[in-house]
Amino acid sequence: AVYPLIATVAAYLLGSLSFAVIVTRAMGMRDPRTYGSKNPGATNVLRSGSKVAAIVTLLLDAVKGWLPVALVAWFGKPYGMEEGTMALVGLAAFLGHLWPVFFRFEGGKGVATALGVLLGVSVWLGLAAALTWVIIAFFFRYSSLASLAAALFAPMYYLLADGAVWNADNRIAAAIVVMGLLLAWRHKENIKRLLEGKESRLGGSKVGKA
Ligand code: NKO
Repeated sequence: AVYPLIATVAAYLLGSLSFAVIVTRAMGMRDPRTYGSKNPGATNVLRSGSKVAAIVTLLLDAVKGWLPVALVAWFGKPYGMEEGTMALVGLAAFLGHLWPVFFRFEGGKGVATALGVLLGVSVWLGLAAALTWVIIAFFFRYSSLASLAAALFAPMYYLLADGAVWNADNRIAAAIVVMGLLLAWRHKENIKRLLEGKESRLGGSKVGKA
């Protein structure tokens, strides 16, 4: 059982690549941990005013969640790796994003990386969660609220479609629930601001502007 262990450590290291920091550094921009919500994530990079940097951050943070899960799903079987290992590597990449070994264990909130993990489990599951995010973000204009709603609905989608769209695996279901709980916990400051009516809206003021 050495392959699942190696895969899990590799996924954690991949998840530890904080692309909000890496992408902004490569583009000669300010470190997102110094402005806005101080979060190294796509939403806060967007507050810099650079849509390109935000989209690249979102894509790469999602890829690092998707890749380990997809690789295990595609090539794991001959090495004794199936759904249990998919759950493990997905969770490891997510934990790497929250507590990155390369960035003093100070990471992000895990939204884009969780989306990648869901896409690795099933494209439909990922699309359903992403659509939930888009709908809430469109109507309420809060990225954090949209992320919290998607995290709440994702496990429900996974379990409700069991038997119809896919055969749900308990370990994958558990990984989705754990990611959702940690994601919500990482949004505690956002929740406080939402309740106080102080949360910043998408498309609102940029860093440096009034
Ligand atoms: O800076 O604290 P902030 O306002 O930036 O940021 C709050 C925000 C942090 O997250 C991000 C990533 C933004 C991603 C946007 C597109 C996402 C589509 C999401 C599907 C979510 C799946 C969650 C599954 C959980 C199990 O929240």
